[in-house]
Amino acid sequence: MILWGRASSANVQKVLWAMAELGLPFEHRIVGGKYGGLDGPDFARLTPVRRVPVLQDGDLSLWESHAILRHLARREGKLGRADGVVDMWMEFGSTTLQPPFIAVFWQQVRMLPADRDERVMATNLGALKSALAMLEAGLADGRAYIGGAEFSVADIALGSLFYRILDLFPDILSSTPHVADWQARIAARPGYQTYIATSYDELKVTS
Ligand SMILES: N[C@@H](CCC(=O)N[C@@H](CS)C(=O)NCC(=O)O)C(=O)O
Repeated sequence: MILWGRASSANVQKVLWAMAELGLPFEHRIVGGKYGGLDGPDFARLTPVRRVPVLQDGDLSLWESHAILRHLARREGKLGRADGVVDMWMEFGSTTLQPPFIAVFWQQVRMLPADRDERVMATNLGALKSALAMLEAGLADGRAYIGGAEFSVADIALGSLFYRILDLFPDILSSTPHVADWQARIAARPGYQTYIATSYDELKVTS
């Protein structure tokens, strides 16, 4: 398999973590961001959206990080049950948790202070906290992982955001103890340590 995408991308990090969980060998081609490579015809043949990650598995070329996670889980018969619970929480990640996180990350990291918008920041930080309260309610029955007793691609899809969330807002999980416990559990995994708990300095806009 060939994975296309810079390791500083949160969406690429999900796939890197899944590959580590599954112990799959792959070639990693670093494209996107400061590395470029998304505009050429070769990359366009892989994906119409010209974004990373892209996973080539034989003749199959897949984009959208959550579709890639599901593909890997199905392919290997691991990382999640074949029912709707895992899917449901992955959709929640795409629609409810990740958008406000991306917005606050851009405000805090990818924009100069002079360009930031306090109202955008406040609205999205509020939405992020609401999403965390929803996740807290989902984990309140004491389940170890998002889909239940088993670690799954839903833990990867959502969990991959938390290193950056906590780096920016260290106290944000103080009123969501189940989320805090779950985050500590997944953060102990080698794939998280290697691919998620990493510097995002290359994304910081400083001038
Ligand atoms: N919904 C897509 C989002 C893909 C996306 O927006 N990727 C970003 C990086 S996180 C990208 O390719 N940005 C352009 C670049 O890196 O140059 C997914 O989950 O894969």
